[in-house]
Amino acid sequence: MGFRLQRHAHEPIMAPDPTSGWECYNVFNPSVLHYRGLFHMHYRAQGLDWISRIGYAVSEDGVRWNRLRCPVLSPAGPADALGVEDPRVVEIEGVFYMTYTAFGHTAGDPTVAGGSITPMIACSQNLISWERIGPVVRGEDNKDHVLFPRRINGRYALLHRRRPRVWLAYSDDLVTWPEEDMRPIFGPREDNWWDNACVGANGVPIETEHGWLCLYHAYDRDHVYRFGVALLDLDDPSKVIHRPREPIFWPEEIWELRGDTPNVVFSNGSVVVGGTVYVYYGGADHVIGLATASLAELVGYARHG
Ligand code: BMA
Repeated sequence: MGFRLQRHAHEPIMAPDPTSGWECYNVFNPSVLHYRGLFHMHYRAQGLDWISRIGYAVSEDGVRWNRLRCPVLSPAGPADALGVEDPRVVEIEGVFYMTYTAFGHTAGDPTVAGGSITPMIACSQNLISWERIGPVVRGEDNKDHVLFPRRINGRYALLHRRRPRVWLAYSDDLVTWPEEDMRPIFGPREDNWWDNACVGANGVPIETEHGWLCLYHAYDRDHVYRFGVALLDLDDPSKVIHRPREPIFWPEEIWELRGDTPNVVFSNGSVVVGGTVYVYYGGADHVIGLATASLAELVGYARHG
């Protein structure tokens, strides 16, 4: 039996702001945290200069949002001169952490063609002022990194993506991520049509009594993005307890099929409030949508689907 996330509405919940210089073209790939009774969103935005910045918005109901007028994270040097992308925010032991992708000039040199990406971590006390901690790794194609919401066996744990697989990493201090503690967890399934090219984690894994509920995205050889779900062992998340075969969400609305990049749903955050999982996602790298599911039903599918 298949399982599908339900769109909250057939319309995006947030669109670019045409009056803004920095977010007039695209707002997408949101992360959402539910903290002290409010939904807090961080999202990727592009405006007149096409450089990605991170915006912030807050909501009482998770549907209607008040946006801050200024970005909360912007490029600060050669390593992220071309943009800061795809935030994923989590609270651990009273501190907020944001994992995001720095897109910069190769070797810091604007005259060298192409760009480099670096999976970065920043921290904050208030969700608005962010301080960079540093990269997880350097000099490789690595993104879709997200922290677990608590230490596992005393250490910080993080999912990241070494193309084409999701990997697990550990750190004692969030600064050093020893290579010997990294290992691949799951990857594309060659024999399956929807996730045969590349996979990456969505938002912060959700802790349940049956394991870590890990929503992820995958694209196929036609570059269509879909979501799947996997259940990871609570004490050793490198162990995949179960991974259903079918996707749980895919582009269908016109604003998911067409936009800045066609056929993309891309989520950096899911939150559980009152037994409902709210999955926030970018539609076609252009707008923000919301889909929901019953947590109990989604966990049931993740265990037995
Ligand atoms: C990924 C990231 C995302 C983007 C997606 C689809 O590599 O860059 O920000 O949404 O591609 O274009």
